[in-house]
Amino acid sequence: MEDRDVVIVGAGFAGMYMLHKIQQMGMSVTVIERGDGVGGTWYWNRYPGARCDVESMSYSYSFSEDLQQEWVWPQRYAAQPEILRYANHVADRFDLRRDILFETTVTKAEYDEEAKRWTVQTETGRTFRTRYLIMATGCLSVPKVPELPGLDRFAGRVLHTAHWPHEGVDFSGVTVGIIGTGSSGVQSIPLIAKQARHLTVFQRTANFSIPAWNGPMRAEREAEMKRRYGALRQRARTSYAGDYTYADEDMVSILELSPEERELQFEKRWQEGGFHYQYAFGDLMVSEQANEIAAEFVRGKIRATVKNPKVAEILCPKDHPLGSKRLCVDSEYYETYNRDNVSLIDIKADPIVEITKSGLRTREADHRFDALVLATGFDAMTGALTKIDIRGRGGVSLKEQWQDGPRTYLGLAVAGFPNLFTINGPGSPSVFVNMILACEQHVEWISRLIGHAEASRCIEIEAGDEAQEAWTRELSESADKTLYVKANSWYLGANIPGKPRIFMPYVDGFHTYASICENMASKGYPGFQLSCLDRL
Ligand code: NA7
Repeated sequence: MEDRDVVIVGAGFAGMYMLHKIQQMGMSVTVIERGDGVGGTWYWNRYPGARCDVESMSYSYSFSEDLQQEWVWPQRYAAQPEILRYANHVADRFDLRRDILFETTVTKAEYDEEAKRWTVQTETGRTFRTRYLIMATGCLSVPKVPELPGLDRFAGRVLHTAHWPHEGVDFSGVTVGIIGTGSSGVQSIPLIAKQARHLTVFQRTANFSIPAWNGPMRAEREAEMKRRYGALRQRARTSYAGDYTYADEDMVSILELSPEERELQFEKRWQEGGFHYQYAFGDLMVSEQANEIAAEFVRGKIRATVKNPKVAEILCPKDHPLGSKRLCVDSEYYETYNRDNVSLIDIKADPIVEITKSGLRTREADHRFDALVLATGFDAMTGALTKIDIRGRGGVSLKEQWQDGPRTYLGLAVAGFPNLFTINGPGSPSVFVNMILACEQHVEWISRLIGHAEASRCIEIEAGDEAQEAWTRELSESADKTLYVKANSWYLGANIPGKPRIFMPYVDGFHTYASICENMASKGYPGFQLSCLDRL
C-alpha cells in the first residue's frame, strides 16, 4: 500500500492541471492513467479528421502566461495530433510525468471512515491510500459499442473512433461502412471517403453541422490575440460559453429580427462558422419557433450543397431542435455526399437487422464492406465514474446511488463520498462550454478548497445532502426551460439503453456557474460539511 495526500485518476487536460496545482501545493500525489501517454480524449480519439470544435487559441490553458505566449497553434481549429503534441509539451514543461503512473487502470476506490482515507486499487495490483481522491476521468471517455446482433461475426476489421489504432488505418482500396453521424462521424466521413474505394454511411439521426472554415492560423491574428491574451481570457471567464470567441453582448433574438435581417444574421454566423451559429442567438435554445427558423436556414444550405435531392433530404435534420444534440462542426461534410464513392443509408427508414460476416443487413438490403467504423459515441458524463467500483460511507456504491440518475453538488462532489472530487462531472457545465477553461475553473476551485481544508486542519470535506438535492433540482429546472431536453442526446443519457433519462450538464453557462462557485468559496463553503480537528 502506497500513501499519498492526493490521488488523481486520469491524465487528460483536467488531470494534468490538477497535478500541477497539487505539486505546487507541496503535497504528495500520483496520477493514475490508463493510457501510455497524457492527453485523455486527445490521446484516444485518433480517427481521421479528429479536431477540436473550439478555436485552438481559446481551447488551451490560460494558467501560464509563458505557455500561452510560446505555444504556436498552426490552425484555427487544431487537429488531434496537434492537441496531443501540446499536451505532451505541457507535461514536459511542468515536469508532470514524474508523478504519473501510466498504463494503469483504477478498478476500485473505497472510503475508510475510520482512517479517513481512500484506498485505490488498480488492475496491476498497485494499491494507494490517499486523503483526497480526484476523478479527472473525462465526460466522453467510455466508448459505446452498440448492441448490434452479429457484430462478432463480421470477418473484417471493426474500429471505434474513440479507440483508434495509434499507427493509423490505411483505407486505400478498401470498402468501408460507418455507423454514426455525430461529431466523430461528421469529422471522419470526409477523410475516409477520400481514401476508401467506397464508403457507406449508416445514419440513424441526421445532425446539424456548421462548417468550421478551418485554415492556417494567420500570423497577424495570432500576434494580435497574444497581445490581448489576458483580456481575452478574462472575457472568456465572464461569458456563457467560457470562450472569448463569441460575443455575448452581440447576441440577437431571432424572433425580433425581420425576415431580411434574419437571413443576413444567419448568413453572417454561417460564414463565421461552427458554434458562432449557436451562440449568436439568445432565443435559439428556448423558443421552438426561433429554433425552427434557424434550422430551416441550415436545411437550405444542405439542400444547396448536396446535389442529389433525395440524399439531401435524408441529411436534413427534422426530428430535434438545432443544438439540442451537440452541433457538429465540419470540413466538407455535406460536400462529401456528392462523391461517387459515397452512399448514405437512412437506417431510421430501413433499420439495421444484423451485422453479417461480410457487412450489414438492413430490412431492405444487404450491404457489403471490408471494414466497419463505429462512430457511435460514449457512455457520457457518468460512464467513466460508474465503471470504477467507488464506495463511500457505509460501503455505498456510487453506481447504485446513481441508478436513477447522477446527483452531485456543483458537479464537483457527491454526498456520502467525502474527500472525493469530480472534475467535469455530471452537474458541471463543462460539456456546454470551453472544456479547458472548465477544467481550469474546477481545478482551481478544488485546489482552493483543499488548501482551505489543510489550513483549517479539516480531515473531511463532504457535500451536504440538502445542497446536493437543491443543485440537482436547479439543474433539471434550468434544463427544462430550454430545448436541450427535446432530443435523444447523450446529455440525457438517451444513447445508452437502460440509462436513466436525466439531463446531466448545467445549462446556465460558464459565467453563472463560476460565480456560484466563487460565491460559495468566499462564504466559507456553505453546502459542504467540513470536519476540522480544531473544531472537534
Ligand atoms: P455522438 O454524438 O453520441 O454520436 C453517435 C452517433 O452514433 C449518432 O449519430 C448516433 O445516432 C449513432 N448511433 C449510436 N448508436 C447507434 C446504433 N445502435 N445504431 C445506429 N446508430 C447509432 O458521439 P460522437 O463520438 O460523434 O461525439 C461525441 C461528442 O464528442 C460530441 O458531441 C462532441 O462533444 C465531441 P443517434 O443520434 O443516437 O440516433
